[in-house]
Amino acid sequence: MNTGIDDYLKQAAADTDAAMDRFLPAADERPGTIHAAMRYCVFAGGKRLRSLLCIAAAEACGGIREDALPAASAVELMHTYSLVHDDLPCMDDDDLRRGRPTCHKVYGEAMAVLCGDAMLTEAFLVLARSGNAEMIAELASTGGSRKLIGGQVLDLEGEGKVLSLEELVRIHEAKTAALLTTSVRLGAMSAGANEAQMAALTKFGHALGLAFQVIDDILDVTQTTEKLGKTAGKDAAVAKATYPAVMGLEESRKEAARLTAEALAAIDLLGESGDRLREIAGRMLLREF
Ligand code: GRG
Repeated sequence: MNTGIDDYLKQAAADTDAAMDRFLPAADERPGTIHAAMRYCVFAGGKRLRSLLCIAAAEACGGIREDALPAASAVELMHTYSLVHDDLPCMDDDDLRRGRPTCHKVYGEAMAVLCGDAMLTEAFLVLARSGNAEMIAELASTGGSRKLIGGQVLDLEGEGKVLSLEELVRIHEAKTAALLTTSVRLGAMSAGANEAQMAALTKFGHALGLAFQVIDDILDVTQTTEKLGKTAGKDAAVAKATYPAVMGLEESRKEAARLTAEALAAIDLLGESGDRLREIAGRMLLREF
């Protein structure tokens, strides 16, 4: 495809949204409350970074978008579930997400728990229907207690403590970096990628995932709530361990650039076919979506 990057990203996000619209139960399917809640959370204007990475990785490995859409939808559903549960009063206790009141603020806590559970289950249903056991195992290993859930546990147990850089990195390797890595790996799997491509994309996802988190931590300090669509300054307000808190703002900026360069170097072997992934990484560093 030879379109400019803006059109490419817009189209890939629209294709993912259309696929999720097909996969998810209709808002009026009974029981309507849960299906309306799921759609409220999924179609709330997220950047769709994980699905874009999934699609761009598939295309970089010679695959076609249609084959990557179940995986692109599955990673967005798992991501959205993690946000809904992370926002709950018993976790991070947030009122605002994607510029709107959080799921539990609109539908109540019990419904938000169920909504997250339903989106997570739906993610596996979508992948199961596309018929690849290896991809289902990939998503399950990322969603489980060794990665996302385990990272959340470390995060909760680290609350109120001063964490070392190593401890901070361990949390984000398990959370943000794990889901971004799985996004590119699932895209690659949908394209039947070879071992060298898979190894390169795994390194890319890991470094890019950490870079994304460093940038997210920086933006929490430097941006407004309006711009972020979630409460700005929250990390400092609750004395959360973040990259700026651990290494300072300027060093965090350098670290984000260093990790992005590491990600780019990892996919050298993809040649020109990796250009979309490079453009996404470049935009992420500047947060232009
Ligand atoms: C199961 C509760 C639970 C947690 C699992 C992944 C995770 C662990 C929690 C997610 C919560 C969280 C805030 C993670 C940090 C990663 C991050 C900055 C997410 C926001 O991602 P964006 O900016 O969101 O891509 P949009 O709204 O654009 O999709």
